[in-house]
Amino acid sequence: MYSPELVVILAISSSIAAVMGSYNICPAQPAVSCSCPSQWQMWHYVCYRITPSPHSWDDAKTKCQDLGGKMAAPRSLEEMKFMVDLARKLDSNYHVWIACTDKEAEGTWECDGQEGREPFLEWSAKQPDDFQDNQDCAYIFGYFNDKMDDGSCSVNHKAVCAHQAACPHHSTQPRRYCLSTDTHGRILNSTCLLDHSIREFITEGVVACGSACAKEPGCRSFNIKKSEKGKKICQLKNSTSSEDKDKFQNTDYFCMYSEVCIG
Ligand SMILES: [Ca+2]
Ligand SMILES: [Ca+2]
Repeated sequence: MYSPELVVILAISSSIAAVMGSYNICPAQPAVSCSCPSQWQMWHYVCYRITPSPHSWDDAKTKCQDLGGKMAAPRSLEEMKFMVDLARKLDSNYHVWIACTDKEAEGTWECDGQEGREPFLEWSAKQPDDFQDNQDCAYIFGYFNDKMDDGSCSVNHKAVCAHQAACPHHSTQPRRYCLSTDTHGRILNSTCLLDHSIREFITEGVVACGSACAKEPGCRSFNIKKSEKGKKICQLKNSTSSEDKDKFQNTDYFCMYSEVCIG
C-alpha cells in the first residue's frame, strides 16, 4: 500500500559505505533547519518553555495551550534534565508542573503522551506520598534534587510546556525512511539502535511504524524488532545511529533500524 506521507526507500551509497564500513545508513543528509518561536528552546526537534507565571495544575494545562503547546511530561532522564536546566535558569528553587497525574485512580500515575507504556517517573525519595490524601499532580522540584514530587493540584506552580519544532522540510516533503543495509544493499536485520526509546508498541510493519514516528514529537528513527512470540515491535527513538554510534549494535534477534533521511 502506498502512503503519500511516507516513502520507504533503501539507501545504497558506496561512498558512505566506504566511510562506515559494512554499514550504509542514508545518503548525506542536509541539516534539518527546524526552529522554535522566541521564548521557546529546542531539544531533539521539540520546543519547550516554562509558563511565565504560576497556576494550578489544570490552569497550567490551559496556559500551555494558550501559549501554543501542551503541558509536557519527560519521557526519559535526558529529556527531564533538559527541562530541569530550563527551569533552573529562571529560579534555582523552582517547582514546575508536568503532565502526570493520579487523579483517575489513586496511586496509578498517567502521563500525557505516554499511553500504552509504563510512564516515565523519577520520584524523589519517599515520594509520591499523597500527603493528606490530597496530592494527585506531579511536579519537578529543584529542592528535591531535581526529582519529582506529587503535590496538591490546586497549588500554583509554573509548568513545562512543549510543542513540535517547525521543520520546513518535514512539512513540504514526504518523510523518507532509510532502512540500514550492508554494502550489497541487503537490509541489515539484526542491527539496531539500543536505548533512546520514546515509546514502543506492536506494529504491522515499516510503514505503520514510520507513520507513528512522523507523528511523534522528537522521533528521529525507529527499530522494528521481533518479539519472542513473533510479534513485530515498533520502537520510536529520539536519536540516530550516527549520533550514538556505540549504541548501534548487532542484536541476536531480528531487528531492523530505519531513520529519517531528507532529500
Ligand atoms: Ca495521589
Ligand atoms: Ca508529595
